[in-house]
Amino acid sequence: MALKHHYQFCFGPWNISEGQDPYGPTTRPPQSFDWKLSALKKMGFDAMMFHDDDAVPDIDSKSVAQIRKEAKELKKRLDGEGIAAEMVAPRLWFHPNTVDGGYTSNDKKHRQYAIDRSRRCIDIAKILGTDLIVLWLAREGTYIREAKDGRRSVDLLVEAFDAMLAHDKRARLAIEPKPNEPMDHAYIPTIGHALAIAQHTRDPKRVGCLIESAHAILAGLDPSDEIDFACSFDKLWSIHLNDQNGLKYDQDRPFGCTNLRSAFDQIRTLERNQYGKNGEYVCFDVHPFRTTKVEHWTAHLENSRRTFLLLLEKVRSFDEKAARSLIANRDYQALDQLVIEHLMGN
Ligand code: XLS
Ligand code: MG
Repeated sequence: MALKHHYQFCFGPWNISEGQDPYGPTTRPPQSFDWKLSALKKMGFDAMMFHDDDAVPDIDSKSVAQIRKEAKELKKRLDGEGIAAEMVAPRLWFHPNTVDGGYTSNDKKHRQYAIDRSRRCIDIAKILGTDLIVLWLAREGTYIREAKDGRRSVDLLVEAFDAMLAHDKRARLAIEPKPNEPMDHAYIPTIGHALAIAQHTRDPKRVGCLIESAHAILAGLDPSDEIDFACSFDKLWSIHLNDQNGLKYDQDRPFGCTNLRSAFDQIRTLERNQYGKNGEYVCFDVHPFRTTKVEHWTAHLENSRRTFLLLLEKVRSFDEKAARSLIANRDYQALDQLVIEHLMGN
């Protein structure tokens, strides 16, 4: 019998990617948005995540009225398919105006571009029926430390967040920290930084966070500790589950594929904090391996969800009573083995 659970799953169009990396071109032909939407539906996922220009392509060449019109058309299509929009994120790392960062660029005109574009993103989110704006602050940081004033950058980030909060009284900002890549150092590398800067904004209640497993690992942190930390402030508004093999380039591997035990711990922490009970989604920010053939193109998404559900069973069948008594006796050696054997099926 299928396991009863309350989790709702989603992914973004960029998670059906074509295989390009810095050293070589695509290995799969591009697919249309409609194809991706129908793949999502066929696989039985509940929602889709969007960048602003996933929702409205070529957004920079369009007027505010045109952007709204296209967002409304998309909303109709999503409604027709019974698919929700989980969030919208401004893509502030492609355009020439974001070469030195968006909100923290040293060029005032470019900072204004970033804020204006974020406002359009919020308009799109509102039309798509979500109040969640995800901020992955890709280029807000430096290649060399002397290029920007870190203290001023904090002020500029707060200024930008305040402008977004003022633009729509219902919008919530979920900051998605990542410590590096594309930058040498990013300004908001961890959940602690995200929640601290939230306190500086005009409405701290509407600034929370999103944890991506791989980003936490790249920061040398344990994703499940990051989850507990965010949840203890009621600020975990979304999660991007995936995996990462060591401190390398951002790999966005299928969830659980490198470290099953860490994946188990992440789900155990989500369960303990009742994540998802207020409508939050479990999102898989995963990519196919570059070698993936067209006919296997969406397997990483189905596999990530399958691994999640199999590990959920493992979490629910874990002998918590035995664990508690080992903890009481400070027998962490036996606790360690209890977890390992449980994961191995004993
Ligand atoms: C990239 C980010 C991106 C965000 C949304 O590393 O994870 O995919 O989740 O902008
Ligand atoms: Mg992500």
